[in-house]
Amino acid sequence: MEALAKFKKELSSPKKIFITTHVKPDADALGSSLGLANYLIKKGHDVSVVTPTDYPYFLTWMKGNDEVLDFSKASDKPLATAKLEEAEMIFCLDFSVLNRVNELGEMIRKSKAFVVNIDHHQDPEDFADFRFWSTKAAATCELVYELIVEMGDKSLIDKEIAECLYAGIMTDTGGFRHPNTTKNVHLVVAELIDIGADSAQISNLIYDSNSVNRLKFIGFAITRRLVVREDLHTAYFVISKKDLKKYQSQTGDTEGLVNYALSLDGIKLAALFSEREDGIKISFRSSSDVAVNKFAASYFSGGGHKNAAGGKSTQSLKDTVERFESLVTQCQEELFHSESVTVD
Ligand SMILES: [Mn+2]
Repeated sequence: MEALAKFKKELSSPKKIFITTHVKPDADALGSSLGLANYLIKKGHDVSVVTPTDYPYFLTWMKGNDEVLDFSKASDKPLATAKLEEAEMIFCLDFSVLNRVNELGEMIRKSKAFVVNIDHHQDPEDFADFRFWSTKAAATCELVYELIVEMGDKSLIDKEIAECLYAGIMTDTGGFRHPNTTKNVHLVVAELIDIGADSAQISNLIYDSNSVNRLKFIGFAITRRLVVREDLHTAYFVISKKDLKKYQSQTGDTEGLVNYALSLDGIKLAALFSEREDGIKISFRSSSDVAVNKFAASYFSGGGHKNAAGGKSTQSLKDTVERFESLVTQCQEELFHSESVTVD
């Protein structure tokens, strides 16, 4: 309670505020950042939102998008750096370890500003002065909603803020299908709809805005790049740099692809390996009875949630996939039959 009181006191006078979120922001990352930014602006603060990298085109409809600075863009970097240096408060949203924001991480660590961490990932690093954190929350957007209510400011949530928050909750629950879709999720979302979030319109903006190239890429990946190992309850995609180039892949184009592998009958573990400029990026998904975050953390320098995690590898694409297959073979007992994996 003491930390919350201190946090409230910090916000009781106008502040210069810097909000950031993890690399390659998804709807929860950007929605929580912009939902919070729009609220803090209404409270009279001077707010900047800076992302460590670019993000998918299907998120650019959110209010405040045009003012977002991309730290990886040479033209935005000087202003973003100045905003961080002058900030009195820094909000870190939808990530719990500072290496999730690249170069910004060390700058935040060194900053004298009051640092706030709002997040729902496992094992948070101790870098914040105030942490509003719960792994029970399905999305950081759910926590931002709760924090605004906690501040006694529910009446300040308008249609645009509700839309940002709705988007993050919708996508982090896989369209209200994942095991994290709790009663509270439905209650929060009901409030957001009441305030004016249009559920059909938001799902249309996010899920039904494919380019022809993206749809063809998904078709290609399912036809040519899907490996199914029924004996291991596992299916995965292997996407090379060449594949991404051929389909003129944009940021966000591989998002959701891994779910097709998990949708197969009998498959409990799904992965997507994609070859990027800086190494192999890995997404893991699992059915509700399989914990994939520990596996990602132990073997692929990653982590995340029980049923959705990420990782990376500096080996070649081929070697990474071979290593993955042999690890799944070795860890079968632990992954698919253990009773002790029910961490949330
Ligand atoms: Mn999230």
